[in-house]
Amino acid sequence: MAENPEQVLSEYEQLKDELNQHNHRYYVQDDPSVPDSEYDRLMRRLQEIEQQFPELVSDDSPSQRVGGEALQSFTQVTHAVAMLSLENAFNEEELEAFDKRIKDRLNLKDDQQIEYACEPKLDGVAVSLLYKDGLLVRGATRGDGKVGEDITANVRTINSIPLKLSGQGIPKLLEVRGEIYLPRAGFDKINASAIAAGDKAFVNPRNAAAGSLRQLDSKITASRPLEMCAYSVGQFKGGTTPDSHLNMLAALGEWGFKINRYVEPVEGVKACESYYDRMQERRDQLPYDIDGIVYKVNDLKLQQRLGFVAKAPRWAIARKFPAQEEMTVLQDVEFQVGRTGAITPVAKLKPVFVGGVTVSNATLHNGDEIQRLGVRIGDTVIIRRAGDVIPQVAKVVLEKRPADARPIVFPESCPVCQSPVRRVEGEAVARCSGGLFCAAQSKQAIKHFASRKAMDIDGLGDKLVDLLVDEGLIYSVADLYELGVDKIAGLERMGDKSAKNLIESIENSKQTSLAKFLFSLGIREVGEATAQTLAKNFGSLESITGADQDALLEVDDVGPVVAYYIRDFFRNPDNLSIISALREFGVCWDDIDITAQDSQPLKGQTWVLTGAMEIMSRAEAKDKLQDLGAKVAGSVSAKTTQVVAGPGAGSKLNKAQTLDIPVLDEQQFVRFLADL
Ligand code: D41
Repeated sequence: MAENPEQVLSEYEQLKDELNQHNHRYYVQDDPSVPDSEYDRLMRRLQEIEQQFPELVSDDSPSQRVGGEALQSFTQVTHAVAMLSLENAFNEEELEAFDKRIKDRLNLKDDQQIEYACEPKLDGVAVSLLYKDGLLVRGATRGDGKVGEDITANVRTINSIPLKLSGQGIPKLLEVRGEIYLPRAGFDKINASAIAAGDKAFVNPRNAAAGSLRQLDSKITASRPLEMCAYSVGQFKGGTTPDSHLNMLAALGEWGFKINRYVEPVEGVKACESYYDRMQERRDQLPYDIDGIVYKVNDLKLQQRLGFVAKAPRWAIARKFPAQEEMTVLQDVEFQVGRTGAITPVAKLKPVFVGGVTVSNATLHNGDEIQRLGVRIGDTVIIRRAGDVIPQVAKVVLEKRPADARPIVFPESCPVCQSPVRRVEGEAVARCSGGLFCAAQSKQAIKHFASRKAMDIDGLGDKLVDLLVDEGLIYSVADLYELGVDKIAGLERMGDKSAKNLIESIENSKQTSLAKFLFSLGIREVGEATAQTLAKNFGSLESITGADQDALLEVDDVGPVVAYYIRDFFRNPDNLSIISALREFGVCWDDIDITAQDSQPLKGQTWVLTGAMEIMSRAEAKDKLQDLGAKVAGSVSAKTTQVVAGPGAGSKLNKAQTLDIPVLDEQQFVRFLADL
């Protein structure tokens, strides 16, 4: 390549623009435009040029996102426009009083409605970003609202913060306010690595975000997957101000900021309440924590007329959701035995209302976790319940430890069958060695066998399985097929009719598929997907039971550990005799002709992913499709075979509909993949 300075300079500017655009597509729009490999290639070229011509390196270079030299201390920043706080409404009455105050001040009649912008209240750290001529020149924490700390080096590492604004009508001076937060997945990731390194874990994503921004070494901040959403502006000079809050957010979106996708205008306070209910239902499914809703008068002229009192605007209010963390007392620890014999310590808590539900149990995972938390019976603990996950003990409040707090003793024999408990070196989990002799393990095995995605025995719920085992009517899954109406009709709460129905569902379950049968056996690490791949690759149960390590390893998703568990399962004579009993009772399936199979069933197809994905990441979806032979394109055309559209899908979805291209939502897509 000819390297005269002018050419290099123009290439450099172009690379910067291109990388900043890709970055925006990836981190702000969640809609990557190029594969990672292409991004990496451009970045390497940029870095090559920067190494050769260090004087070119500018603050808006995407290479600057990795962090730089550590600071000695943070300097203070005085906010030219104060960062106000938010008043809180704790119930509907307080929200309605807020609405009434506004109407009174504006001399509105009772039947006239205010337009409010509703926003999820992100649970992170409020910051202010200053842009001069479109370039990020400073980032600051909120501090006390008047004076914060200069965290410019740290904010530069956050990928969803534009280093340079794009689009039309950029003001000469712009101060953007927003929330920096850590999505739950990022929180789990950094906590897992903190624990692995023997460091203390963060209690919640907000603390982790705050801790990450407080680093003097921006390289540490760069290693934390922080995000930022913009929600208001401070200084705004040399440009045209929009007329409403939502149009302001739209402008910020055009200039490159991430705006929360659930921001929405509503008419009147009743609609605010229904927005609250809707978001509360969605709360657990969001990939990040929110702690409430913020309502803002949408019209900026009205906002100005309303002004503010003390430190909070009169035109905005926050309504909190139930807290996701609460303190309670750990009264006892119970040890539960799972399907694979894993012994899980479960904290028995003084019931506490957290994250919208009453919690009286929380998992302590394993012995290492108990040690890491340093928790004892009688301790006051912080319980965190966020998302669909099981409540966790986040922290012990040592100040409140009573004198008679007792250490938790991990049992040496199984609490159910008294067999010795063993712990494999290097594994955190301790297991009962009783196998299916252990009633707890056999109950779990039967429950799994009967479950919907396994043998799908309708009417055989967990309670009934417990009862059947406790009454000595069944010991293993094979015994299910010897049950008759007469044997079960006498059981507690079992009428003749339900007994007949149950026997019928057991009978119906006999006709199954190889994949479901494999899954239902409950082999460790063999989930639905692996069972499907195994079935597809081997075609018959005999080929799987006879497969050696090498043959198993040839299958996608089967590594040495899974291969070991599969071989181990089929080497066990008890398991083999249960399988042959099942077959004798008539459990059957059609073997699969593996020679006729196409390993790339989507070959020749072109797929388009649009909108947000909540179950799997976009990258995962893309990988899966490509593995199956499909091409994944960025735009919809007549050549598109199929579109997957998540929430927020816009023009691509419209185009697909105009062109009559089939569309799946994410759940349908996941099911489609599972059925392949
Ligand atoms: O999501 C938030 N945490 C959020 C915070 C939001 N969506 N909007 C906010 N709006 C304001 C005003 C109305 C004062 C501009 C806020 C905050 N303030 C805020 N965050 C921390 C203190 C105040």
